[in-house]
Formats: sequence, structure tokens, C-alpha cells
Amino acid sequence: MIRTLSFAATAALFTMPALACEGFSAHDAYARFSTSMSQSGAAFMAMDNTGPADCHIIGARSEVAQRTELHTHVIDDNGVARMMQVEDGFTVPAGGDHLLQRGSDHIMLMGLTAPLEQGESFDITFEFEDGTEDTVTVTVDNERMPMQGQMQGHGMAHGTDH
Ligand SMILES: [Cu+2]
Repeated sequence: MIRTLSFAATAALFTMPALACEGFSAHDAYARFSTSMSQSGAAFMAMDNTGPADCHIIGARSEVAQRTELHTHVIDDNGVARMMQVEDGFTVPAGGDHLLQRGSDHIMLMGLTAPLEQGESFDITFEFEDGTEDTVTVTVDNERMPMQGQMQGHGMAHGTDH
């Protein structure tokens, strides 16, 4: 028992961030808030993984929000798009990518701690399944059009805020 505890303590001391998921990167990260008074918003980005192992994101946090959740959109039985928290997290496959985009997977920022203006940047820290973390800088861009800079016409849900 004592030995196990001391090993864990030693391991924690020498654990460096982003070792296991070293191929992870994110780009084109932006966030939307309906108004500067809005109490919630959503963040989108393209995630890449050049490493040999899948990157499994199980959580996220940000100083700008009381709660930061991994969300996706689903179409319910009535054909209505709803968003819900993703229990299993997001997987960025080895050698592949994963898009967070409007009408699909996104980062939900709930209970903003301060108003966020157009053009401001803030950090979101992703927590990987293996205990490592990576921080992505996100820029507020409320004027971004859906799917800008990405392929069009995948039948994405429309008319939703995010
Ligand atoms: Cu959401």
C-alpha cells in the first residue's frame, strides 16, 4: 500500500503534459456568443492528430465559463436538432482529424464569467483520457458564417445558433 502510494506520487511529479497525445493540434479555433450579454457560447475548431495513437478528449475547461462541456447535436424523433453533452468525449483518430463545427460537435461554454467581445481571445484546456492536457487559444468571432473555409453541402443542420 505504501509502495503504491509513493509510486503514484513520484509518477505525478514527473508527468509532463501532452506526452502521450503528442500529435494533437488544433487550428482555426473560434467561438460564438449571440450577444456580449449572452450567458453561454460555443467554440469550434479543426483538430488534427499526427501521432500514432488516437487522442481521446474526455473533458475541457476554460476560465471564461463556469462550465465547459463537450457537446454535440442530435436529431430527435420529431426531426428537431437538439444539443446534448457527449458522455464518451471526442476522439481524434491517429493520423486523422476531427472537426468541431456548427450543428455538430462543439465545445459549450456555460455561465460566462465575463462578457467576451468580438476579436478577444481566451484559452480552452482539453483533458485527454491518459491524463495529459493541451491548451488551445480561441478567438471570439460572432460574424463567422457557418462552414466558412470548409467543405460545403454535407447536409448539416441549419438554423441553429451553434
Ligand atoms: Cu452546446
